[in-house]
Amino acid sequence: MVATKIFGGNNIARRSANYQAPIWKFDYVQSLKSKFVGEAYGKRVNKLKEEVRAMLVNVKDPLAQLEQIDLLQRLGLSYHFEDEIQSILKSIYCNKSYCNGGWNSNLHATALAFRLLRQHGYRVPLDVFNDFKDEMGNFKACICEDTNGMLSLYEASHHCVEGESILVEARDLSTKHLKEYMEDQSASSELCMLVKHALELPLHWRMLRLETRWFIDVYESRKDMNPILFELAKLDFNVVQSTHQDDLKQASRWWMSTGLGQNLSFARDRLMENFFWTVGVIFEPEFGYCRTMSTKVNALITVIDDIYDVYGTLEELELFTDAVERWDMNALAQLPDYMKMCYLALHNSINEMAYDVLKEQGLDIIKYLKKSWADICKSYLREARWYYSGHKPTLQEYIENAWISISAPVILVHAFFFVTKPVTQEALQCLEEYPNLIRWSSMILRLADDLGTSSDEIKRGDVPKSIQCYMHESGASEDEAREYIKHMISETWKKMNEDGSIENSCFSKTFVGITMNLARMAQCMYQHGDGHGVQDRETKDRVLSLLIKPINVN
Ligand code: LA6
Ligand code: MN
Ligand code: MN
Ligand code: MN
Repeated sequence: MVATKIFGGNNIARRSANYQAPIWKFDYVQSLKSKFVGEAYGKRVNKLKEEVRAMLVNVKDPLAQLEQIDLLQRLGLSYHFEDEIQSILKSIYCNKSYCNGGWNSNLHATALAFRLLRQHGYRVPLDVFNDFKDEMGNFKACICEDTNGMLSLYEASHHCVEGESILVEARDLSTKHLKEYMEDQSASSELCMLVKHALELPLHWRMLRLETRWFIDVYESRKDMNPILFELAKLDFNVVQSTHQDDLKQASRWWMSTGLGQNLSFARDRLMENFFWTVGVIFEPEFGYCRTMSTKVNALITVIDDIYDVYGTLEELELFTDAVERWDMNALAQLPDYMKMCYLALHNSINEMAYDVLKEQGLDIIKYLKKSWADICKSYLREARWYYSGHKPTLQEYIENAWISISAPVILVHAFFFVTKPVTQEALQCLEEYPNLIRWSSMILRLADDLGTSSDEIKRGDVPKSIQCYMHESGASEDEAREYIKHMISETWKKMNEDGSIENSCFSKTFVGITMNLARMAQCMYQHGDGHGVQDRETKDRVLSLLIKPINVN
């Protein structure tokens, strides 16, 4: 085996991250088998879908319509009813029933309308909230008595763009109120549970499928639970899960075939986690190709990142970077054996993806793909040079490099080609410059990753990450620096909200969704620490409930 050659034969002192062996073994993954595949379940799902569709068109009251849409979204079912939802929202927007006191100062209704309309690209003006303000322009104290309204206001406030100070006020006020409310409660009512969940992370920042899985359980115990919706939500979840298992099995066979997991034992072997990211990025069943291919991209990134951060010597890293920039098989000869495997796996896998697009669309995309890899490797190399020279970058200098070294541009450029058919020249031009949407998504991934991983990274030896850069330049404590980085994440979401609204974008709704979902997935993965590298805590439970265990349907 190559491993003996790699680890024997030289006495170079290398760092180690002591990553655990994977807990999800190949044979186990290949043995996954869902019973929710056959025609019987498909038929039942279709029948229930028709019933729900009929229900949806029968609701006439605007507030009831909005609540229905919210429910479908939270149960993970809205992707089946996009046309119906669009037409309802359009009529609500055009009738303006959500503003000018149309809802008798119902805070919940106004905030819900605001959130859903903004989420679907409507430029709802801020004056819908005028009813809830006094002559001085401050929110009236009495609205705090309505906790449900406050919760809706809190969720709505996360759809703000830069400069909307009213929404920042709304967020601060509702957060403060909801925290106080939690302190008073024994935390057993449904409202308490919803508030606690919302305070952990707002809906707009949450990974969709995990939210669905969580909410299906909440919905079960509601007094007004609709059994048709409930059954559809459970069945659909299980059917979608079974398609995810197929994608996972395919990706896992590829991973096995590369041999990287067995041979590069210094690197994270995290196929399951790499796949889990892709479910966060795009869950709808028809995007299996995107999930399988993106898993390959993630696995390659994870290994190459460890080569740069942990195992490689500076000299080797210079060679690897040069080889990737050249994208030329002649460069293979210059690399040490362990890098040869990785380089060839990278080459073969990425060229094959480009081949798929060439075959299907007659379009040569290799220059876009290889540029994204050259860019990430150059950014990795810069960090390695900083590390070896002891350079302490300013936060800004760090960020200018780190939004690339976090790998989101690579992930998103590839994902763009996996979901875009046909690729237009206009979109290609947008893509080439790393448009803002890609930048914001990358920033959030980077900052969330730093919050979750930098403590361990610094211990084993790494460049200062955003938290340390900020501490260094401002003299802040670690806690203060963490708060500052969280604030940067919030600010970046505002920019993302602006650039993600469809009218501003030359990209499809699907791709815009992917960029936002990557940011959401980052906040999920690093919510409790390093969920990507450390597999046996929250990530394991999440993988089990999302990808392995079906919901009980009797
Ligand atoms: C995070 O590791 C890592 F490997 C990534 C590449 C993050 C995104 C992951 C996907 C989807 P680490 P670094 C593959 O915290 O070195 O080591 O940039 O990244 O901080
Ligand atoms: Mn790393
Ligand atoms: Mn790195
Ligand atoms: Mn990190």
